[in-house]
Amino acid sequence: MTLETKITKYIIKEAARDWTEKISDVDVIIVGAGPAGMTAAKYLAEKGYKTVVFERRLSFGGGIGGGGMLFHKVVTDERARDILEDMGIKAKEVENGFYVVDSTELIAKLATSAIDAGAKIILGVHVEDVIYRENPLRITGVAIQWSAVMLSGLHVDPIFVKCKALVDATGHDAEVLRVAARKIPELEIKIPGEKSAYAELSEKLVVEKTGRIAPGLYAAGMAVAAVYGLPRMGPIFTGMLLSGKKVAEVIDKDINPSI
Ligand code: 48F
Repeated sequence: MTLETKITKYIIKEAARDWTEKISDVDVIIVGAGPAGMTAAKYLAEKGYKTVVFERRLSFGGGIGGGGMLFHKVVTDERARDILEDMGIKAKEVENGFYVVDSTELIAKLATSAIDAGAKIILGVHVEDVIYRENPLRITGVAIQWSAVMLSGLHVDPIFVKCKALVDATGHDAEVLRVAARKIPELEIKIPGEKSAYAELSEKLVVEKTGRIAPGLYAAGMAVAAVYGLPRMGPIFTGMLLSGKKVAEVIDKDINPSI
C-alpha cells in the first residue's frame, strides 16, 4: 500500500468510526463552538454525557477571536472566576472584581477543556434543521450539512443526528431556534431578537433566562438574548461562560447520561 493510500484509509476509517460510534446518536448536541457552547460542552462531557459540538466554521471561538473591535482582549468579572480557574485560564485583575483575558487563550483553553472532558467538536458542519416527534411534541435531533456544501449552493440532502437534548449556542442569530420557530409552529417559539446594549442588565438576564425553550430544545449564550428580547453586552464574557455552565446543569436535571 502506498503512503498516499494509507493516509486516505486511516482518515476515512477513523472518521467513520467516530461518526458511527460517537457522533450519530448522542446525549447532547450543541450547535456553535463559541464561549457558551464550549463551556456547556465541557461541563456536560465531564458529567458523562455523550456530547458533540457542531461548528460551521473551521475554527473554534465564535465571537471571542474578535476581542473588542479586534483588540485581542475580553473582559470578565468576579462571577466567572471559578470557571476560569477550572480551565486554567489566566486573567489579569484590572480593578476590584474585573478581569481581562487574552482572546486567544480563552479560545484555546475553552476548546481544550471541552475536548479533554470528552466532548467531540466537529468543525465545518452546519446545522440546517431540527428533527421532531409528536405525542409528545419534542425535538429529537438535527439535520446537518457540510458548510462547504451550503456555500456551494449545490442541492445535497443533509444527514441526521439524534440527541436527547439540543442546545442552540449559535449566538446573536439564534439560528436553531429560528428554524424550529418557523417550521414547527406548534412549539410556539417567538423570537423578538436582541435589544441594544445595556451590559449590566444583559449579563444578568442572559444567565437567568438560560435553559429549556421547548421539550428537548435549550438555549445558551446570545441565543438566549435573541429569544427573550434581551439587550446585548459586547465583549464582556462572564454571562456567556455562566450561561454555558447553567445550560449544562439544566440538562443534567432533565436527562441521564447514556451508559
Ligand atoms: O457568536 P458566538 O460566539 O456565540 P455565544 O457563545 O457568544 C457570543 C459572544 O461571542 C459575543 C457577545 C457576548 O459577549 O456578544 O458575541 O453566544 O458563537 C456562535 C458560534 O455558532 C456558530 C458560529 O459560527 C459561531 O462560531 N454557528 C452559528 N450558526 C450555526 C453555527 C449553525 N447553523 N451551524 C453550526 N454552527
